[in-house]
Order: sequence, then structure tokens, then C-alpha cells
Amino acid sequence: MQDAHWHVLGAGAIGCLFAQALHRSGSSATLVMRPGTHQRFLPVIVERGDQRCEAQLPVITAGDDELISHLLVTTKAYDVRAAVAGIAHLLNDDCVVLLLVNGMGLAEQLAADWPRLDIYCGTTTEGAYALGARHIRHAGRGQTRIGKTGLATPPPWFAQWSRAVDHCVWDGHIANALWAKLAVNCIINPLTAVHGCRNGELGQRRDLAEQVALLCDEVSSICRAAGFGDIAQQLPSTVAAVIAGTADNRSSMLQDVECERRTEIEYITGYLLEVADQLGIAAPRNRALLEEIQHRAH
Ligand code: KPL
Repeated sequence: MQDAHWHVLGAGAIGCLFAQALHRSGSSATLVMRPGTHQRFLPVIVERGDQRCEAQLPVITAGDDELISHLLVTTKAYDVRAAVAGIAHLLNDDCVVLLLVNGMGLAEQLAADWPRLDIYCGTTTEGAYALGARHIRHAGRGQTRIGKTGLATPPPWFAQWSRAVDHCVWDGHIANALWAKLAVNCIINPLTAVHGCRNGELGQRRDLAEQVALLCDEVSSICRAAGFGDIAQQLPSTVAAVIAGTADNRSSMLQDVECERRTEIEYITGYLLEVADQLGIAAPRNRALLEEIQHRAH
């Protein structure tokens, strides 16, 4: 079977990392840039250790007429809907859409907007951050899990991902992986953003460690009620391991708050609270954090 041609919507750190990985492994990868981008090719630079790898990737914008059969979405969570709507006229009817974004609820939103799209979700622990426009540092190798609820075996295009990306696995229970990440993000991201601290301080400062424990209890009870009992049970040790493993990190939400950018809190804590409401579970600590972060943004 012929390789799929991937279009990448969202040329941030993760989008650039995977666009270049696909390109280097022999797949076609095209960047979908904002209207007004006139270049037909743009450089994507990935630094890894003391290596620097530059690739010239083709570019399209919404004004072009190139049809899209496989779309990787790596925008900020709050941009997904509008960004996909902006290129909807280019999407094949049964276009494969792979969402590699933070937070939850977006696959459902896209499916409601465009019922014929073939939507997959993924999550990655690859560490990459931007040094400039389409210039990134690949700082830490991680694992990438891709799946679609109810699909035990991968579709043919997944072979390209296995070839392009180290430690990329098909996950027949992707909802588990997404919920595990959501639960961790609901704890580390808002607490680091509110207290202006690196991830490691959540384990080192006694007052913050207490807040982590209380928040873990609340998030666990929602995970359990939503059918993710294993995630709930392991949450304190998972969170402790992520805090220790990313001790020097400034969480993505802390960085957003510091740069006065919009945060993804509605798609992280906000999503968890929607589920809690549906299940009739009170979640006052999560609600207070959501309100605090929203308040800071205004
Ligand atoms: O995913 C993260 C984020 O910052 O968004 C964690 C795991 C908290 C690492 O910083």
C-alpha cells in the first residue's frame, strides 16, 4: 500500500518534531500554515544533543486547492476547532485526523462538527520546546501512543508512524492513556501555574505536597466514577514519578501564564469538571483552580 501524505496543522514544537520525523523517514509531510504565508517551502530545524537537522518542508494554506487525506493536528487545544474549520474545504470526506493535542473533548467536538472524519487520538511524552519559529530542541525522548476507541489493531498508515517515530505504539485502549495524562495534568499544571513554581517544587515544598495529595484524592474519585479505577489507584505514585522525572520543567500552563498567553485549562480541568458534573461528584479544589487560572487570564 502506498504511503499516506500527511499534512500537519500546528507548527509548534510537537508538530515540527513529528513533521520532520515523517519527512526524514521517507513519508511526505506538508505544513499547513496560516493564510498570508507565501513561501512554498519552509525550513524545520530540530536540535538534538549537539546535532542540528534541517529539512525544507512543503507548505500549503487554506487558499490552496491541495486535498488532504491524512491530517495531524498539533495546535493548542483551544485552536483545534477553528483551525480545522479553516481548512475543512480541503479535507477528503473520510479524511484521517490524528489529534495530538493537550486536554480532552476535542475528538468529540470534531466528530460532531464533521461526522465523516476518521478521528484518532494520541498522546506523547516526547520532550520538545521551541527555540524559534519552526526551530525546536528535542530535549527528551519519550513514548507516543496512538489509538481509536474500539479499534484493537492499527490501520495501515500506522506503519509510517512506527517507522518515523521511536517508541510509537498502537494503543487499543487509548482512552486509558488519555485519561492518565489528563489526571496528571489536572494536578501538576494548575498548581505550578498558580504557585509559579517548577514541577519539582510540588514534591519538595511541604505545603505544595499537601495540595498535590488533596487534589489527587479529588481527581481520583472522578477517574474512578468515570470507569478508570486503575488510573485512580495509581494516581499518587504516577504523579510523584512525573514530578520527579520532570522536576526542572516549567509546566506548559505555567509558561502560558508567564507569557500571558491563553491556557488550556478549559480542556484539562474544565473537561474533568464537566465529567464530574455529569456524574454528580463535587470537585471544589479543581473548580477553585479553574477559576483562579481563568481569573489570572483576564
Ligand atoms: O505535560 C506536562 C505539561 O507541562 O503540560 C507535564 C507532564 C506536567 C510536564 O511538564
